[in-house]
Amino acid sequence: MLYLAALLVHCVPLAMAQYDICKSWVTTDDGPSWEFYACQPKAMRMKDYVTVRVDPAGITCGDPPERFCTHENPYLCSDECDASNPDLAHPPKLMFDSEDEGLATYWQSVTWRRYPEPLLANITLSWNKSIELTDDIVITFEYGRPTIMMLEKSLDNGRTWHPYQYYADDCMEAFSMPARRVRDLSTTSANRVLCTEEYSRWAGSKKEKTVRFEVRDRFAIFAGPDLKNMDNLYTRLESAKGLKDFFTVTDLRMRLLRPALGGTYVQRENLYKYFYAVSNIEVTGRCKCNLHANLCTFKEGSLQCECEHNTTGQDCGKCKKNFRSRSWRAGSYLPLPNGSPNACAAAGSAFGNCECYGHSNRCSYIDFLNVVTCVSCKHNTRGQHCQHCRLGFYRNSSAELDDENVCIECNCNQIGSMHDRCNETGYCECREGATGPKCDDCLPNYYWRQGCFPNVCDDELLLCQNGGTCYQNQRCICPVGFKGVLCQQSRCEADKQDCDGAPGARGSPAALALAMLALQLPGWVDL
Ligand SMILES: *[C@@H]1O[C@H](CO)[C@@H](O)[C@H](O)[C@H]1NC(C)=O
Ligand SMILES: *[C@@H]1O[C@H](CO)[C@@H](O)[C@H](O)[C@H]1NC(C)=O
Ligand SMILES: *[C@@H]1O[C@H](CO)[C@@H](O)[C@H](O)[C@H]1NC(C)=O
Ligand SMILES: *[C@@H]1O[C@H](CO)[C@@H](O)[C@H](O)[C@H]1NC(C)=O
Ligand SMILES: *[C@@H]1O[C@H](CO)[C@@H](O)[C@H](O)[C@H]1NC(C)=O
Ligand SMILES: [Ca+2]
Repeated sequence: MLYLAALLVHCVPLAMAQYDICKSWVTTDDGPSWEFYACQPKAMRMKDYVTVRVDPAGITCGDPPERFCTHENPYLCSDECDASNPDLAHPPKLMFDSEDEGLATYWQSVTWRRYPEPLLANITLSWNKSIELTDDIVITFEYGRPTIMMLEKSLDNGRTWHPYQYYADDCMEAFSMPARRVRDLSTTSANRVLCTEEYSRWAGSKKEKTVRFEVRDRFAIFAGPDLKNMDNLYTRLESAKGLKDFFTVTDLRMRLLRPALGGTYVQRENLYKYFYAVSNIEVTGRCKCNLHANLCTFKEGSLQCECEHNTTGQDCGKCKKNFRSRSWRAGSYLPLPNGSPNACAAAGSAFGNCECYGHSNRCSYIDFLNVVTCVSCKHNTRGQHCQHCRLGFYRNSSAELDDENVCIECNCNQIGSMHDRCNETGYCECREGATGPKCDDCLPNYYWRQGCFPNVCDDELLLCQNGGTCYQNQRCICPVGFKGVLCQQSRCEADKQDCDGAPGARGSPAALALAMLALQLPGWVDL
């Protein structure tokens, strides 16, 4: 019997261990050689590699020491939390320890003594690595589950967050969402974010302790109730848009929004029985290695894929140096059962001798030139080997030739420059009067107005005369009696009639005012 049990234990991992080898040494008609397969690391207990953060500051109980009660025994408030006493402290790390049988160790929050102000806490788990969930997330609450909480996830190490699942005893009231169950989802809605009431209702604090994010139930939509048909799941993960990403996270956040109430109302006279206590957070998953690694190791505080197929990076997300003759691709679960490795290829190995620096997957032979050339260079490159930048782009000197960012747009100012090409340092060729790397500035003695124009007047060389003032370097505003570009010309000298209209009054203030009226003001600005 014991022997049989051991056998069974041995068989289960084997049956699950699809895609567990990256390559094998095989003998073919052409002799022995390596054969490559899509591969992924084994699922692990991810709580062993997590960094946790609990917010806001001061939410953990025990500083200062505090008494609390339980819902079972609300008037016997003899329990105490004291951060300075190891036996009575409840720090966050107790959510991730291994517990001796029967003895729960847990993080605990302060009590809801500030009611009716909400009792809010965030528990943020970070891996600094993309993780693919393979089993349910299970959060264990001692002394009752929250009546409202939310699970969020990040895919970019905590820069942006997205709702993952809502939990409430009344979804409509808490989140204005209808209550749904993951079990009722269909193949087209397997990655829907929903609100569930299954884990928030009061059932006695000792009975129902767990809150789940149901990964298995979602997998079962494709793989059947016992996950027997994993092939179907893998096919779907490969073909259904967004499905793989739905199960991928770098961070998780539990937003605890209202604690267990133990009844319908909050009893204001005894707020010491309301608090959060989490004894365990189980997260099962595997490192995301883009099907290019079957090992993931914990090095220098971070998980890291041991990349095969000549890939590199934390997630095997790019090709190794000198293996970039075609663009990087993730491995694929398809075709079943071994998938496609989509390995990176050494320069020269893939298409005769045509290196494309990873900017093209295709080469073509041009008969009359007798050359092989890359086709459809991407990333704004061009040339036989995609080694040049397209017109209107210049070479990024800090990027290698096989970098996706190797070509930078010139971005020449359309009006200020001759054309949209630039030199190797990104300088555009400017029209007369324009300057600056992008030709969006004017040289001294030029002003900008849909291009650069020479100053008509300024404060140095082109001075307005006879009391005229310079308007934005574009023109002199002349006093009455003067005209010309620089107001250099007296109206009398130019036109006898101007003077005859006001004889003998030249220069006096009264005469100026009269002249203004006579000219009906527009004459004041005279060019
Ligand atoms: C919890 O995190 C959310 C963002 O995900 C933030 O808006 C909220 O203020 C945080 N709450 C606390 C109590 O820190
Ligand atoms: C995250 O992982 C990367 C790559 O392994 C590492 O360089 C970086 O220092 C890590 N960051 C933190 C905050 O641990
Ligand atoms: C990776 O490159 C090595 C040579 O350094 C080669 O032997 C090996 O076959 C390559 N692997 C793949 C999957 O192409
Ligand atoms: C130049 O390349 C480096 C390295 O890839 C990249 O970090 C940088 O953003 C690029 N610069 C521009 C302007 O695109
Ligand atoms: C590009 O043009 C700028 C401005 O004319 C010049 O200073 C720079 O040296 C030029 N760079 C090259 C590589 O020719
Ligand atoms: Ca614990």
